[in-house]
Amino acid sequence: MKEPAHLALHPFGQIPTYEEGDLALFETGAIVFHIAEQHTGLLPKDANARARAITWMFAALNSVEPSIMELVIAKFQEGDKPWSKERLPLVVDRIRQRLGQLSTRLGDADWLDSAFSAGDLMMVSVLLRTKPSGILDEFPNLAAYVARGEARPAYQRAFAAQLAANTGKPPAD
Ligand SMILES: N[C@@H](CCC(=O)N[C@@H](CS)C(=O)NCC(=O)O)C(=O)O
Repeated sequence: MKEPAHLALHPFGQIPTYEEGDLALFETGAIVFHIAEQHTGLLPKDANARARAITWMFAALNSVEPSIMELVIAKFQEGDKPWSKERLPLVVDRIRQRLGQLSTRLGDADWLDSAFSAGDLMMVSVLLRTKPSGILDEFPNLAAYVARGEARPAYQRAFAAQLAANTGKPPAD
């Protein structure tokens, strides 16, 4: 990913990247937004509902994901540092605080702003990262929200395709 060919697609040498004809994009949010603009069912037609869906996309990436990424870094890149044990509870508390706020907002609704949108798609994929830590299960409505997102046929197809790409095995029917 740090070779010139990939750096031409992604200035930071990361994944994901997306190519479509002459267009090359990087950044998950920009890629999802681009796809959502071209396909029905991901962004509402109503201008205000659309703006709210986009707001949730930003919220997932800017307000929820950073603390979750901090935990990933704290565990996997800084786990061997002498201060790591002391820092971890602070990082986990920051996630808990955010998820608590999100859980209150979601309440018993199925999706963040009535109908499913790219905002939910983004939020579910960000929240998925908290599953292994067990934090998600502390918020049953968020755990159920993520399960709803994962149960969507489109998610299942995308997951199977990605798994097949990662393992080199064709997706099962
Ligand atoms: N803000 C970027 C973050 C991309 C990112 O962190 N990618 C990770 C994999 S999930 C990566 O490529 N890490 C390898 C590296 O940074 O060298 C996005 O959402 O696309």
